[in-house]
Amino acid sequence: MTIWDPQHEAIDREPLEELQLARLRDMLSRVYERVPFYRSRLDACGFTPGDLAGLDDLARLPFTEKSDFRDNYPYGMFAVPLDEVVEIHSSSGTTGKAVVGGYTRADLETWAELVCRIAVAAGAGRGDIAQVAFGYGMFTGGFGLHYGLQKAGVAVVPISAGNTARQIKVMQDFGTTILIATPSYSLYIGDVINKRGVEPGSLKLRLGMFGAETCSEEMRAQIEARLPITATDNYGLTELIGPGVAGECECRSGMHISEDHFIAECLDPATGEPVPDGEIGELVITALTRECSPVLRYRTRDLTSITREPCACGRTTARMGKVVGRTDDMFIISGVNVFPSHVESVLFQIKGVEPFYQIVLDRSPGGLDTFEVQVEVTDGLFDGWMDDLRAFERRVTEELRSALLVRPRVRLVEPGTLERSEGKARRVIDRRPA
Ligand code: DLL
Repeated sequence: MTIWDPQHEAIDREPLEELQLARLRDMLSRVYERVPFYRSRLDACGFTPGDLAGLDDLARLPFTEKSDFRDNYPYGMFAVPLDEVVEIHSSSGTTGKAVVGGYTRADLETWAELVCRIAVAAGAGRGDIAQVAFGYGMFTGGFGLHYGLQKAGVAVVPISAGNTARQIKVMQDFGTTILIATPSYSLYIGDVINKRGVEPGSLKLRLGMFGAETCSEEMRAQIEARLPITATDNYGLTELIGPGVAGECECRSGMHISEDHFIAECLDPATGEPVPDGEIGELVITALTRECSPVLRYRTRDLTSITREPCACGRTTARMGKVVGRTDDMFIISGVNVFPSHVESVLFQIKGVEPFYQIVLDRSPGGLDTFEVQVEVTDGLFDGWMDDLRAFERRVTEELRSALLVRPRVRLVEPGTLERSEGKARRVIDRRPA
């Protein structure tokens, strides 16, 4: 198992924390001098960069929220003049208005380096051919993986997202060994491969580097059942840099965070207090080394846990677990909190259910919220007896009810009828009036 940059990825905690502190000090003075938003935030809490004595002081510093990016749209969060910026990306996020991230030449170099680390950690290298089926454009996924994979010596095929028939042809003709996509798109590609009778073993595919949306272990298993790959997960956000914040190594036991560039905290979303390692909280990240877009204590809204246990790969960096949901994608039905990822985990364990589903929330004429789960069933199930189908529907409903503690209305639909995703899947359609 190769480590791209052992000096930073396998660094001891003490020198790591010294490096983080030095970088935080530098970053705080830069944002204080150059970004009026940060100066006024720091002034408001009576903190000047010179007050920073140790990493513990981070807890005294203010958070940055998505709304801060929105309020300072488009360039208000930049810490360099525009003539030093060479690339700009933007994301509408899963919810809400656009956030903008800018990159200087040095930022692009850092980005390539960080994505290269996770590509090598996942097992990519010279001789590989990577088909990048993330969108190229304002979304950071396409370009981020492109730069990082090239740095790792991989040949990049920049096909972008969509046109699934062409994806498969290119995969066959070019001998693609690595697929880069969202988990939901890779599942779609795998499904089309099977439907067209392409023998998965005839492909040279061996590795999938996925990310940009939640991928439960059950979803990973479904992808691996359709494609001849080992699927790895990687994490990032436009606000921080894009992909390259954290990624799985070949052990696949959490995503290694590049802690020399990002300080990760896991906090109770309600109180802002740290949660113990291994417990679920909101990930809050400080981007230390960005020239254009440094970020102080960004509230990602992503719910996950952090562990600092050593990993068998030899890297010493903290690892984040799978993102189990977002503080803003949870919905409340009959007073019960429900995460779409929980619905997914339950559904994908039921034999006879296909990994394509949608959650529809609505309000009844009587003013009650309704919760419907539409899910595709395996080919052939609709050809059976109506009674069998009803019984199966009841079973799916019961499995969901006992796991979620609230009863959804389950609607079984025929295979291939729900909308397929080529990027981030939209799992919840909320039709309830605001
Ligand atoms: O999705 C960056 C990215 C691209 C990461 C490609 C990995 C691969 P945004 O479009 O700004 O950036 O969306 C960021 O996506 O706050 C999470 O909610 C979600 N997300 C990203 N990676 C993962 C992941 C890119 N591995 C938002 N698991 C984040 C779960 C993820 N959610």
